[in-house]
Amino acid sequence: MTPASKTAVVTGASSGFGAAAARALHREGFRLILGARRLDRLREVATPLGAEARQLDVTDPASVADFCASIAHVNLLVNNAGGAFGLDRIEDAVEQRWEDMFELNVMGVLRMTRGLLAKLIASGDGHLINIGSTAGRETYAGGGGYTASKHALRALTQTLRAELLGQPVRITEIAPGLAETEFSRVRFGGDVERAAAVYRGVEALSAEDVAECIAWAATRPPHVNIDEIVVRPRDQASSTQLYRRPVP
Ligand code: NDP
Ligand code: 8X3
Repeated sequence: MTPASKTAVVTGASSGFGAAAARALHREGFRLILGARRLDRLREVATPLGAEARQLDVTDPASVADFCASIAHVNLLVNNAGGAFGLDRIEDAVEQRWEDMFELNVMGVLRMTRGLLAKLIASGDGHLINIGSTAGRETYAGGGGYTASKHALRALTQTLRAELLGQPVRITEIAPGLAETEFSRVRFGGDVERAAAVYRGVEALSAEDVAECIAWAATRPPHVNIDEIVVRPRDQASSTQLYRRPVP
């Protein structure tokens, strides 16, 4: 089956990696169904691509159920919706933020996967791409809730790899390092200055860099499963080792 006859669902397609992935998959010929909460932003991405934009809150079981029920056919699910809330040390952890991160990054992915798995299998050539993070492999001070949720996402992905053995469904985790999107603005509750400081002096990944990884994994032949891709900026050796150029 060529991408031209395939349908991809991308969650969190209203900004960042999800929006860039939608554009990259469109270039590869996929038909697209895009989901996110901000329908206005989603439509700005979807309209030029001739894609369908549908409201989706992955933390709301009813929203996920409606979204999944409205999809007749799907080959590729990109579980991209996610994010971090705060940078609190464990001693100061705000329980609600941890719960929100687990709802979004773990339960949201679980719900979407469960909701579309039967249709991915029925397609005869399905693929799940989960957007993890280097934070699913490493930890850093203040990252506890986010790193724990992305470690859980990695465990969920590897479990599915075993459970799907023998089924016509591939599964991939893409684990990016520092990338400049709306991620830090969301993490710091809209504090634009604090978000900008995260990327100051670093040549971070762009959303398009990550989207190319997604599109590449999605366009390998059906018998080729890319298990995981870890992609970081050259300026980042690990979550805690960053090279920053002096900024005037
Ligand atoms: P953005 O904040 O730019 O994008 C996040 C997307 O998720 C938005 O489209 C947002 O749309 C959507 N989203 C958030 N909450 C929900 C929800 N409850 N239901 C549906 N959609 C939701 O960040 P990124 O593009 O950077 O993040 C995308 C993924 O990449 C996340 O999983 C993140 O953890 C991961 N990641 C990011 C890295 C980075 O450095 N930027 C590095 C590694 C991984 P809306 O608000 O309209 O719902
Ligand atoms: C985002 C990367 O290092 O900010 O997943 O946690 S990091």
